Amino acid sequence: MAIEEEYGAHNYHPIPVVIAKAKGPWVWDVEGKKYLDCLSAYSAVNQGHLHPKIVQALKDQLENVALTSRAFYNDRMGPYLKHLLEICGKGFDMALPMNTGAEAVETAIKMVRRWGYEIKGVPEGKSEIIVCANNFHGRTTTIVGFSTDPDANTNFGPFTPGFKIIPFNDIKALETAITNNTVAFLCEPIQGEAGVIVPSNGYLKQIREICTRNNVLFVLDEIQTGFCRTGKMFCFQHEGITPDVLTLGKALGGGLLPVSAVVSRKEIMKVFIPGSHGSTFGGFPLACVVGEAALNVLVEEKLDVRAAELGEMFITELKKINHPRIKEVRGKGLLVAVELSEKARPFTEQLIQNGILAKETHDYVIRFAPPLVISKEDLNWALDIIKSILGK
Ligand code: IF1
Repeated sequence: MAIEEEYGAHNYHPIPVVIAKAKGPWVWDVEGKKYLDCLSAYSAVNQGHLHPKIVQALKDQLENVALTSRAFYNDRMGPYLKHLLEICGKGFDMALPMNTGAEAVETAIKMVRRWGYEIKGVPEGKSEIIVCANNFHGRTTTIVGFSTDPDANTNFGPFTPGFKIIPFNDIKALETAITNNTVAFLCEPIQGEAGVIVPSNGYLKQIREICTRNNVLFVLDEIQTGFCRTGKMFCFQHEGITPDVLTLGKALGGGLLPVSAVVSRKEIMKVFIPGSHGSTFGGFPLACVVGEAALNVLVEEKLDVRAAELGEMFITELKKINHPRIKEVRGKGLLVAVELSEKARPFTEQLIQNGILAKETHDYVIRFAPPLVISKEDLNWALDIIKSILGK
């Protein structure tokens, strides 16, 4: 920890646990102490740490080719993207592979702006994108420019223009904010970093209707909620709607590599012509085989059903904790948060002492997002500890 403190920028203040090994939902520190991972690297480890099938896919590909750049074709990208689109379902027929979530969001921003100018007919340079207060979409300068969290954007300006901020879960505000120059509305289906803020039932459906009526693209950021985390393959499926653009990441990399993507329709994706966008590693062979294996594990192990069933039990049990400090238990599937009326840090420290790795967000909220492969027994073990700590 001291060496890292000396040589590493202090852009995080990590919890003092030094992880050295991991398997499934478990991690071990350098002294061999075992913890249940209830953060899952912010939902990037849905398939569990070092899932054997995903690891094997990566090992096998290392006998073939690792990196080609997209100056040439490689034999893995086409089949992988076809599979990704099958998983995303009807309404999507083209994808653009990137690496991190922020890159996928930046790619989506470029795509909807160019669509606005070249297809919708918005005057050059006048495009507007509507976003929500308390959003989290990544850490690049354009993205933090439309954050409402001063920790994320103080003294990083000047920022990219063309973004309007409205309250989350407020349909009237969306209708009012739309102008002839609005090209897109970008939001998370559940605001993760904001503290697992679940909008009213029907919110996504209403967004869909308003965006369709106004020829505004509905961009849904499922980087954290996607890939079975909320009890469906994608969170939008709880409302039976289809956004125009999806940004995906985290668990798409199976807990091994940064793998992200923008998924949409050909009529929108066609604004990208050769030379208009790219990245050195986007869609590289290792990412494609890991992405393919990551998707297979989600489907083969029915992790959506698992997250739905275990999440239902988890939330029900947490709501039984009868203590005045519990302000609210909220979430969907295994994306769960407990909001306290007092600072959360002392409780996360006790959880860690008892072998549960959890982290608070915004001082009063403890997020619980274990890998979706967690067994019912292990979740009940964790529940007993959580109840004893939060309920006494
Ligand atoms: C950090 C949490 C934060 C995301 C959504 C895009 C991205 C993220 C909905 C960008 C990334 C990570 C980033 C990490 C902490 C974590 C996080 F919500 F998951 F807890 F910060 F809000 N869209 N979320 O959640 O993806 O570029 O990181 O691959 O930056 O501290 P990325």
